[in-house]
Amino acid sequence: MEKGVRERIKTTRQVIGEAKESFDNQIKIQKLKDTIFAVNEQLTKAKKQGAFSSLIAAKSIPKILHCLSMRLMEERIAHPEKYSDEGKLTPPEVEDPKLYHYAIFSDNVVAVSVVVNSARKNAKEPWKHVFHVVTDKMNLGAMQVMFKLKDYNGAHIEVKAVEDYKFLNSSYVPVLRQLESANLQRFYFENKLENATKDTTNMKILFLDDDIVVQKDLTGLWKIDMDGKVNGAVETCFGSFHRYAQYMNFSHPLIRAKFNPKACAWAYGMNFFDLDAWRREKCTEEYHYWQKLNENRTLWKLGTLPPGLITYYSTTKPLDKSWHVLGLGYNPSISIDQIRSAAVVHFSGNMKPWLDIAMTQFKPLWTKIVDYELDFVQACNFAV
Ligand SMILES: [Mn+2]
Repeated sequence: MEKGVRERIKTTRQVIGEAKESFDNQIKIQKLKDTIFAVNEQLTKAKKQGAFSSLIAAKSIPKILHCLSMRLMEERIAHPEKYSDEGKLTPPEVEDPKLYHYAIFSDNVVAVSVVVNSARKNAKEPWKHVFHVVTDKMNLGAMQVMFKLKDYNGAHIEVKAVEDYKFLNSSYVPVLRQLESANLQRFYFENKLENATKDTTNMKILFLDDDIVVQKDLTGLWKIDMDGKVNGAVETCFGSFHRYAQYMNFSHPLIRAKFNPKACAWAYGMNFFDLDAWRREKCTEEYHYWQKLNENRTLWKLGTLPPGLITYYSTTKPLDKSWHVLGLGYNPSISIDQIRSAAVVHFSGNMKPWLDIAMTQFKPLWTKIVDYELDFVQACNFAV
């Protein structure tokens, strides 16, 4: 009898012991779960902060760039007669369709000067190249001075503020368009008359981003047969990446009806536009039609590429990849061979060459083009 009791006590102790152990284990598991959750939270927070700070770094204007704009502006104010184009006749080259025309939109003086410098340095006949620089009102003065500080081997540079392009403003604001319609009609009519008398060689223009460097003579682009297409661009898709499905909302019936989700995306940064084909295909109207439809952001979320992919869906001509090598602002694994054979390299991504966060292996491609010999650049301590 006593033996039976002892036996029972022993088993009970054992059971209690085991239960305690399992209880401890459960506590340990819970603690582990809590830790994992906390670490995960920290990771998400760090990731967000990281993305945020790299965005700040990418968007902020470095002190030296700011200094340069200020000094150029100071010069502009001190000598208005020397730099203003007001009241002066437009030089005929600016509108000559036989020349090679470029369009660059930017508010970064040094960046634009690198684009223009690199393009005319590599041009066999620089005097046949016309650069149309479009900036904003605030940077117009600085930009005007910058391009009058030296000669560009005869290359022509026109600087304008986006606000001065009346057709840009009115086409974005329908009310304005209605107000100006009488004027616009006259403008189109007069142009038509003018064009009828001019034997029109088709007008083509090369659109360049301000974060690119030209490394070769680009005139070959004007010799490419565009097959009636509007937009010449390099394609960016590989495998399942960079296809239309990634850029727009294919659960929307309109998108599903009009586009193939597997269609290959292309890149902005160096785009060759045939303006006659542009007008014929009514690209401006098409673009605004889709922008209007997307007012509530159901077709695509953000950015300028999706509406571009939509507008030039059937009117894009793929260019050979060596024309435009991109990713120098985020992809460290671009090969030297790829860069060497590129006509244009593009610092797409956040690590712009004028920022401290630029990738050291690519930065010299850009810095070697900066006009360090200019007094204004030196005055701002613009050192390599
Ligand atoms: Mn770019």
